[in-house]
Amino acid sequence: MSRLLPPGRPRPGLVAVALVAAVMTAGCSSSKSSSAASPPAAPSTATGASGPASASGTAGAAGAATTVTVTETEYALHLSQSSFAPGSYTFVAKDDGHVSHALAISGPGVPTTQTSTLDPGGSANLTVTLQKGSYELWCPVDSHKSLGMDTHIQVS
Ligand SMILES: [Cu+2]
Repeated sequence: MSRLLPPGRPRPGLVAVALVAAVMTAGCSSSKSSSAASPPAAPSTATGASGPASASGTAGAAGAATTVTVTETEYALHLSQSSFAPGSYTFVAKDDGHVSHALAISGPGVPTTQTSTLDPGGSANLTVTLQKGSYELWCPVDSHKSLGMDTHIQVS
């Protein structure tokens, strides 16, 4: 309670509220006279309004990662889906075998990324953004890859 705002400085909160009010007012009035009155005001208000909107849109997309379960056994990988479109994916590696496994992925825009080593029964997530192209998934533990824990997926 000892600190007070300097009297000379405008408070950011009030400025933001005023801007929002102005945008909302502009939106209401311009909806009636659709195109004639809006040209001078539209560019600046549109820019101000699109900032927060696109930010929340990005957050929504990140939260919408598709979950793909990768079941690991000796010595194979089984994916819960086989066709992929570009987007964000969370690969959930599950060690359903009797020895330790892990999951690695590599491909366009994704330098080799891997989970920690899993004990039997363990699981770990790997979230990546897939582009069009071919990606390889494999188990980087010992020689499991050459024993068969290796697969390719096509993103299109
Ligand atoms: Cu393995």
